[in-house]
Amino acid sequence: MNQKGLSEKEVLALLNNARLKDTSYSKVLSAMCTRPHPIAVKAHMQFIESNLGDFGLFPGTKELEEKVIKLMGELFCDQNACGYITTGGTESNIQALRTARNLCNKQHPNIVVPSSAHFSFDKIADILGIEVRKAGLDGEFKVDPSLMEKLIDDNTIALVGIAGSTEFGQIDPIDKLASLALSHDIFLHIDAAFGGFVIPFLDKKYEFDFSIRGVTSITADPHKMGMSTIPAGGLLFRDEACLLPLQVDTPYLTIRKQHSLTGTRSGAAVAGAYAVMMHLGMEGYKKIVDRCMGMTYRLVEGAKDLDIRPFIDPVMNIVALDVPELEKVRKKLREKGWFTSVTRNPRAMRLVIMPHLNEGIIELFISDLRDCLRS
Ligand code: 0PR
Repeated sequence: MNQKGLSEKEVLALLNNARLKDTSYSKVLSAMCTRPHPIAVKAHMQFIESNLGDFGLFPGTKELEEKVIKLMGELFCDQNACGYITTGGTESNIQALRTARNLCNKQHPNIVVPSSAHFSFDKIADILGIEVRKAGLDGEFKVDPSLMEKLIDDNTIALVGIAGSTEFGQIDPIDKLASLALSHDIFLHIDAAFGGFVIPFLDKKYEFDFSIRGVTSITADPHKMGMSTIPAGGLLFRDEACLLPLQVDTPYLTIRKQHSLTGTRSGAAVAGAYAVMMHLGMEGYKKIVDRCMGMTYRLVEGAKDLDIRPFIDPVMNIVALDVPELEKVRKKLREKGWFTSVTRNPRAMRLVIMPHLNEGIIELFISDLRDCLRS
């Protein structure tokens, strides 16, 4: 560190240099985060000092957190759901499975997840000492419930279903997984980190949430399609008793107990999530999802004109395209400024159509894709 501090102007210039190296979202088709809604940014700045790790000092922010959980509970068909705002999908998934592990008290616990599960479940295996068993998928990249059932044994403490898979944007047959969970008397956690703020606003209706008996917990992230600031994930439980295994005593804080994984945690992101949910309402989110789906369909149509097929018809605003000479084409697209991603199995070009994109950019992408395929 410098002996003498720099002036504000000098520091801002340093920051600006760093910022210029960052990517603006305009040609990013690989991210599940987006530019936060301006009202979330305003709210975030207003609550920048707030620490929910010691919420006795910030009762106003704590109220906002309770309201966000209530809004999300209503969105997921249980207005009495409880939970808290996490740092993101990873923390929510860890905490949900930590609850399951602590309630079940097995010596060698295992969970059964779809093989499409996000890599946060590999972290769970390591951190929580749980064996993670991966069940195969059907032809549409949904988990096959019969394969899941084969992996269940006396040490299985939970099943996981995905509502909006990271790679294909697919929704697992949650009702069938719920029947399995109920018949084996085990937890069913739903990872809707991405899909939570998409599925309720799609024209086609899918049941994936607390409307299904047997679903015990849900991950859904305001900092993805919820349009809020980072870090804002959501963890919801149907039953308040599920929070107890996460509880620790905090004798020297203004509060006596805490359920979060992190100690100090952002009240600003909670204010951001509250502001954007109140501002957009159901209609506002529906408009955003409609727009993203419109762009997704147009992209798929443009790709089909180039003889490129998606592996599944888009369920949400994620597509996996069967592009020949994938790595070569991706490299060429990268030279034109595009960020694309890949799926693991089968290998495909994975594109996430987020709100920071627009119709003109989609047309430009289709035309650049055409050029890259030809050259
Ligand atoms: N569950 C699912 C289904 C997810 O897709 C993700 C993240 C998580 C859990 C974990 O969420 P957090 O990253 O909030 O802990 N999926 C993306 C991924 O890691 C997130 C992402 C976001 C990727 C922005 C790229 C990016 O630019 O693949």
